[in-house]
Amino acid sequence: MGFALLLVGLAALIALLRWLLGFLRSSSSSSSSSSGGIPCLPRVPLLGSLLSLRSELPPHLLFTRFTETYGRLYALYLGPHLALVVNDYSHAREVLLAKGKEFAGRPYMVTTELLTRGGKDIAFADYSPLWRNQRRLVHSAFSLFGEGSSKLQTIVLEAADCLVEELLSLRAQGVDPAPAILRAVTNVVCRLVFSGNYRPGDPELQEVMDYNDGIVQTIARGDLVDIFPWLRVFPNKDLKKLKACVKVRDTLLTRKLEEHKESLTPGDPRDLLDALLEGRGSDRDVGLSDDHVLMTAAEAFGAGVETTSTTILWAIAFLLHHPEVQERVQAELDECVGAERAPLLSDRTRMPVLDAVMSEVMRIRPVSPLLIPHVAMQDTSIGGHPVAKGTRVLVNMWAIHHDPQQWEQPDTFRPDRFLDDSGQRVIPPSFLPFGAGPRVCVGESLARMELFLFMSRLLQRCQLSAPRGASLPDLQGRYGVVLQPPKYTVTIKARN
Ligand code: PLO
Repeated sequence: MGFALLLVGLAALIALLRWLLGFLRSSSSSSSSSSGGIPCLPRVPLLGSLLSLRSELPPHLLFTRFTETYGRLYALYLGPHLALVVNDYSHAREVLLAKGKEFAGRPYMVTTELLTRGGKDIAFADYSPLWRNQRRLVHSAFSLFGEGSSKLQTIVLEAADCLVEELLSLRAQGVDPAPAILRAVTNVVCRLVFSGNYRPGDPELQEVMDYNDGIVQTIARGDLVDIFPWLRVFPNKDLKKLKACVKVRDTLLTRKLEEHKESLTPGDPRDLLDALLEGRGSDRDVGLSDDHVLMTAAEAFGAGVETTSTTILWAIAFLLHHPEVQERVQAELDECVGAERAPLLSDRTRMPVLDAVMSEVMRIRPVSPLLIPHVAMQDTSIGGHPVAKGTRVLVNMWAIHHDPQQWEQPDTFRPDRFLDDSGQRVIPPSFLPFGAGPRVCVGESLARMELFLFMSRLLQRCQLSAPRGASLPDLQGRYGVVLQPPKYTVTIKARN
């Protein structure tokens, strides 16, 4: 035991020394030349700029504050890694769109490597030709369920009705809506990914929700182990928890995968797993292994659950603060849909107010305020400054969505900014809640449809208000791999 510890310590020391040597070599050139003339936060050996990043503020707010000192494009060192922080739309457009392919790489992180079996997924995997094809396959699989098919609509409306019944049956003055919403959204995704359909209280559903929660708490949170991979050799509670959750996830999904392989009917994909399996046997075969299929399904799952449920919770929180906005949406619903039938995707074009409300929610509280880090895959440039291959780029979508030069009173919830004078929708260019370019969210259109159906059904049937005597929801987000609202309570009554 003692000997093993000694070895580990020695290995760490060697890694440290090697790195220190590399650092001294690289910092003998001036710090502004290594960051291409871009202003850089102070740095010290080994830690880089980490000392400046210690703060009460969550990273997206801290990065936004740094713009006052360093301007809207600046550099910092995450340990040994040079990272540029982009805080304005014009540079973001250059990174994501104009030079999207040059910046389509992803950094190595210990936690996401564990999560994705070394990058066999879509969101965290580094760019490669195989990745491009894998992404295309997922895209076409998604369109099987979304646009032009009533499958998603049927599934979501069923889940939304269950959700409404459950919320109304609680009858309490104030209830926390989060568990019921999470269950409803998880159920939708289970059906889309592997045709799972759970009744409330099903132990397998609970298992899925538990492992998801454990992963959210431990993944890609800017922890030190993601900056200094060698720290992995030391005991680490979070990594242990992450591994345990990943194991539960893998057991469950492997079982689903095997079942699907046995019951697959060619030409008639029932869900995402079928579509991925089928994509392998056909002329569209892009060489996906079982691991790729599994990791893709697991990720579609995690992304679909966490982002959608969080956005719905933000929407309700803001509606409690702005009852007049809820009334406007309900007036629009009453006029376009009435009370007799459920809202349908085909109603969406006639409901610009609800659309504007959801856009405003995603502007003011983007679930992914710093997106996922990008990496320059070749020597390139931003704003005329040279950027070396391997440089990380963090796009501060929070800063872009709160930029006073682009948005009037950016901290005010005002859906009307997404409507023109005649009440038709307008989309300002600096609104990018799903990112943009080659790395744009693959689930974007599915997500928008799902959000529309959930929110319209919920607001058609329910009146949401702040419980008497309780304070309104706290609108400060909790930063993590998704920006979540703190827990709050709501009073829910049936609308007649
Ligand atoms: C959520 C927990 C799951 O168990 C695993 C998972 C997969 C994909 C991740 C998602 C988590 C969080 C939100 C992410 C998504 C990929 C794209 C999305 C990061 C960790 C965002 C907001 O960028």
